[in-house]
This record gives sequence, C-alpha cells and structure tokens, in this order.
Amino acid sequence: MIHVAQRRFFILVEGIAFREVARRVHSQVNAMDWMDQYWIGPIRKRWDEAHWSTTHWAKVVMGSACGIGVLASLISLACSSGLRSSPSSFMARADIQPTSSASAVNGTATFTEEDGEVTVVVNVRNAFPSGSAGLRGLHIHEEGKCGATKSDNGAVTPAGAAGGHWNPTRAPHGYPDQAAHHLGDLGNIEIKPDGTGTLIFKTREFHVREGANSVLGRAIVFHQLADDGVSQPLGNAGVRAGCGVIIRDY
Ligand SMILES: [Cu+2]
Ligand SMILES: [Zn+2]
Repeated sequence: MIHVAQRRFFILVEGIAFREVARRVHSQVNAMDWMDQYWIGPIRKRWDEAHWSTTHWAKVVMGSACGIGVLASLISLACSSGLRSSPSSFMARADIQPTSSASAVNGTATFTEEDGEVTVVVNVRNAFPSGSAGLRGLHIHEEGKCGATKSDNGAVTPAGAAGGHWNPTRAPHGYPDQAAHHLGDLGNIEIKPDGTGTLIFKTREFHVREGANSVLGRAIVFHQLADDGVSQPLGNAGVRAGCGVIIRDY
C-alpha cells in the first residue's frame, strides 16, 4: 500500500522532470504552453486525487509511463531530425530612463537580429527640458551601466558609468554611414515638437546574439544635443539625458 504522501512525492518529481524536459526543448517546439495544458494541469489534478485506490493509482502510473515514453520518442525524433539547430532570430531590449532630475526622457530600444541583420527601433518621449524639436545624439556606450560618475573636482557626469562610445574596432567617431565610425555610433534621432521621436536603424556590423560584437550588456544613451558626426571622441552631443542597459530578450 503506497501512502498518499509518497504518491504525491512521485507526482511532484515527475512534474519537475517533465518541466525540465519542456524547458530544454522550449526553443525548438515552444512547448511550455502545451505542457501546461496537457501535463502540468493533469498533474495538479492527480495531486488532488492521490487518495485513490491502489488499483486506480497503478493505472495512472502506467498511463504516465506510456506518456513519458511517447514524449521521449518525440524528443529524440526532433533532435535527430535536426530541429535542435540554433535559432536564427535574437532579440534584446533596453528601457531608457532619465539620468538625472534635470531630464525626463524615457522610452525603449529593441534590437532584433534576423539572418545576421540587426534592426534597432528606438522610441522616446518627454525629450525635454532640452527644449525644441530637432536632432539628438544616440549611441551604444561601452559599459552596461547608467549610474552617474564624479570627477576629482566634484563634477557629476550623468550616466558616466556607461563609459565612452562602444568602439571595439578602435575607429574614430563618426556617423554610422561614414567609412570610419564607432560600432556604437547610431547617429541622431529626430525629436518632434511634442517631445517624441523614433529611430529605425539597420546594420550588419554588430550582433544581438552572444559572442563577438554583441550589443548585450552595453548601454544605449540618448543625448541632449545633436551628434555632429565630427567632434572626437563623442560627437559633441552634450549631456547624457537618457540611458538604458541592453539586455537579452530571447
Ligand atoms: Cu553617447
Ligand atoms: Zn562615437
């Protein structure tokens, strides 16, 4: 005779094991929803019904074993048929926040890589108090940090912790369509009179996927002035008004 608590223990172990399998195959068959519907739900039900008779329980165990066998077959089939190939689409995002009380700009940046091409979409609002409509510098900076830094003489630099422009190729600063530019140079975003702005930027020069030249763990910085594309090393774009750390979203 199996005690109710023992049955529930086995139900729990089985549920965790199944969840782990689901997690591992998640990237290929998007299995989590399916698992919740057809497996986790029934497991909860069986948990509640653990006081069943031993005979009934034996049937449940046999049924589960068959289910696991079928699932294992499906997984091995999926693996052997090449579904385990790495995904070709990668996403990252950053929440852009004001860097000090002198700024109110906020927004989002999304990075989507498909077949090696990265599309960056930046949306900001409240791009004040820098005032009028116009161009504002936008860059990916080296460090994924947005905190302020303080120099020896006490001068505070909002988002100073983000470091300089992301520049793994040791190039001079420029606009992204110029031959020489930092990898993190995104040029300018145009701000409308209502304080909003959108930039859509495409490139094959950097990546979202982990590895060389990945944007993951860096910061996107919105400046108070336009990037002139010439001044070294930062384009004379003024105060770092908004900043967001770029985090993995795939
Ligand atoms: Cu910048
Ligand atoms: Zn630059």
